[in-house]
Amino acid sequence: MANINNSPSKTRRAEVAGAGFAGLTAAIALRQNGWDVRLHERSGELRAFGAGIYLWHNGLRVLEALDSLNEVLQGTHTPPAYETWMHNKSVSKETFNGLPWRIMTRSHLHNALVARAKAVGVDIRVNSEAVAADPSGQLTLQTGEVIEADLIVGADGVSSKVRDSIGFKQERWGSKDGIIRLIVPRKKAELGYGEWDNTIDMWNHWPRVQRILYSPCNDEELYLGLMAPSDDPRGSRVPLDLEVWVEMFPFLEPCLVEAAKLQSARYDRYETTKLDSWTRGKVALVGDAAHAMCPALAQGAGCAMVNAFSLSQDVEAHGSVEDALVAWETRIRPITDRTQQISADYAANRSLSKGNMFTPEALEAARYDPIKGVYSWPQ
Ligand code: FAD
Ligand code: 5PR
Repeated sequence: MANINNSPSKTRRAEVAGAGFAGLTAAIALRQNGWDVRLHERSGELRAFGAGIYLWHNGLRVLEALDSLNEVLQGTHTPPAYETWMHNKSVSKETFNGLPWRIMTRSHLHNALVARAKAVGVDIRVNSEAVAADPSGQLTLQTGEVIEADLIVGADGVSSKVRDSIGFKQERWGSKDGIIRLIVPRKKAELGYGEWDNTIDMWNHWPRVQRILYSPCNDEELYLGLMAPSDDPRGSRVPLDLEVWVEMFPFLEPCLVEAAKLQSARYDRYETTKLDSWTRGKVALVGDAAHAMCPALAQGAGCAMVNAFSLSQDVEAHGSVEDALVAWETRIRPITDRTQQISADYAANRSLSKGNMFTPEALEAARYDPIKGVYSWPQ
């Protein structure tokens, strides 16, 4: 029988501010569910900032749902173990009972998500800065253009204008430590004897607090995180003060020499943001805009991606977008809150230096499977 209902079913439209890992995930997931999606990126080009990133089971499952997992797995690495050293002695080697995890460069992950966004037909606008949003479903751009949509996603990072234009109640604080993050050549053949395919979290509390998180991304690229207190002028200096780092980590000299050449190196302190709510009307905040966290558990992007993907599930499951957003926050936020709290405690107390700190509680976010909405990989 011919379809006698001639009213066109209206395609729902989402406007997403920010093409980081959170915004790209939200845009792809919504588009895959049939939404019209426009993604606004303030910068003139689509590129990832920063160096390397860890993804765990939760983030990898999101990539599976976005049909990007196989591409991301190519040219990335799962170390045989996550090793912790204290004063150059190994104190633990963790393998997480088989829980999947992966290290990669940020540009690798970002490129894969951008390619997928384009492939599914997300309308990406660069040089398009969002300056404000209205809970009734409006996004205002820097050009003065005001766009109406069924859903506005604020994924515009830690200094979110979407968030601040609406006025959520927030707590923000910085930590005493910070980190220089770089990608350098592996130089494996020059490092001498050692298990250099492992992640090695090398801590020193004495004579100065200096730590290197050594994270191989693939055969060629190594992610180095060089941590020092922000009140240590030499440890926090960029470009790198080669002498203080080689003195403490002489066995990494070939890599550190390369690191010291990088003029663009930045020292960043950790930031935490906590909001009274992640949603207002038709506006949802995801990623660092909603819940910037300390990196100790390497879950900032993982939680961002899970939350963005879960949002796309919940707007399908509820009658109105407003109801869906409230249900989404109630359902998914507790995992992020607990992870943010443990990450903050670990960062404040430098707890990872003790080794064996990836307890079942610490791995809660990592064990979550956002596709099924259950915890996998019991620890
Ligand atoms: P962002 O990456 O900040 O993206 C925001 C995007 O929005 C950018 O492209 C920006 O240009 C754009 N933008 C900004 N303002 C506007 C605007 N007004 N209009 C339009 N566009 C705008 N997480 C992990 O999961 N694993 C890790 O191993 C890990 N390591 C970390 C290490 C360190 C030292 C730190 C500090 C964080 C780490 N994180 C890690 C956390 C992770 O980097 C962040 O949580 C994640 O990148 C946040 O993604 P996002 O998309 O919310 O924000
Ligand atoms: N884990 C990861 C990381 O990048 C950092 C930390 C822990 C993957 C910092 O860069 O504890 O600071 C940390």
